[in-house]
Amino acid sequence: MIKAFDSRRRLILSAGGGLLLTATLLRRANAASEVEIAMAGTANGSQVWFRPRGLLIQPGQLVRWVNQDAGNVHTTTSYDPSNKKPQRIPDGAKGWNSDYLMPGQSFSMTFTVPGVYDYFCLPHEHAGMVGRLIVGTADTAQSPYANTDAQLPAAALQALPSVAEILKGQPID
Ligand SMILES: [Cu+2]
Repeated sequence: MIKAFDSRRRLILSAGGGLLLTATLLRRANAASEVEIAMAGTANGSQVWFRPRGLLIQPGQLVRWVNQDAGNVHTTTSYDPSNKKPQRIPDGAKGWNSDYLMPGQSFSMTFTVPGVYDYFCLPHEHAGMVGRLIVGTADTAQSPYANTDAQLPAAALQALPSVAEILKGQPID
């Protein structure tokens, strides 16, 4: 009698453990399909940045930009003609513009077309607030957009991590 009770109790416990494990795995899967990029800056606004500013993701992943800067508004805006800029996103990819994000606000976008995506912050492009995403892979370790480099502010061009660096896989702050 006691034995039967014990085995049923173990059964219930193990079922509970299984559910917990399933929930944990699902949470991990969701976390893996989403990545976050912070918009941040110094308290006096003299320096602003995306962190990480260089990031490798997989097709189908969602990127969420979050304005974590208590003292500034920011945007995430793709370099492409829809934003009156030279095209520095893959052919066939959709450009984006978050518009102004107040502190605490965020903007999300799912990336499916592989390639290199350059983007900037509208009010801070000249301060070098830019970022580069690589979705999946890139054809070359060289910049695929070298032909439009001259159209970018010097600080922006300088702040873009190289394709080769991003392809190593570690986020670049
Ligand atoms: Cu900004």
